[in-house]
Amino acid sequence: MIESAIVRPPSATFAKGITRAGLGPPDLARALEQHEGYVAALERAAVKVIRLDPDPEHPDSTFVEDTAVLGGSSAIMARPGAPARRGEIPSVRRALENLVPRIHAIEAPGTLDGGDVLETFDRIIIGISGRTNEDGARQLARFLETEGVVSTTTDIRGFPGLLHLKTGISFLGNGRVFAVEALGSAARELGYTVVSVPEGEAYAANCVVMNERLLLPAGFPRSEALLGDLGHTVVPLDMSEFRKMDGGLSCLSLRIMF
Ligand code: CIR
Repeated sequence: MIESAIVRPPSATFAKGITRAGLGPPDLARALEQHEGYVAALERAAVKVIRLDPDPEHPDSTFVEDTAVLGGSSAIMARPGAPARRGEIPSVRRALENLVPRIHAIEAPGTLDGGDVLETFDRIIIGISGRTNEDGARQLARFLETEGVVSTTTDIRGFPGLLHLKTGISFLGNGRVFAVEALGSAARELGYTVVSVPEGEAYAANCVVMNERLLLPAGFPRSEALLGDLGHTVVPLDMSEFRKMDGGLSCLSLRIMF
């Protein structure tokens, strides 16, 4: 059960963030509307939403998921692989200090983005990527171990289309993952049942089960039908402006289970 989630609306500098999407500049007014829609969907899924103030100093700060990992009764503060994003950490840490009993932090030379960390029912999978290095993954695994949480790593550096692990895979519950072709075999080897993302719908791979609902980017009809047929109550959300900044649906919230 996801009890609460931290979010942060995009700020006036949103368009200055890092992107290689090549989809043109985002429209801030639309992004704010889409963010409101996202928050409303969280609230309808019985999640208590904690809103941080927009942070114009850090254009990518709306992607709060990248700043921390929740594991056991602790939060582990990330150390983003993109140096421009490291200043996002202190304010999220202050918010978490009121919410979780223990806080750890990834330290140099380790780097870790929360988008590379996939929480599943029995373990956490850490992706080694262009943003998360081996040292960061090792530090995270150690912190998780002290919290009694099992983790494993997978290397996604050979898949240039994937910014983060969760760009290409989401956990659906019941031992199932929704994954793009590139990640299917790794997931199968780890024992998950793979539901393949339909061709041409890779952006839909990043979705989030939020209690009784499944939040999915809007505009991916085959994914919507497939996940609906599996019994999910699918809530499509317009994500176009976040996609322009390389953001997936999951990265707009830092979800807390306790
Ligand atoms: C970045 O490149 O860091 C941001 N523009 C997008 C981060 C997206 N994060 C995520 O999918 N977890």
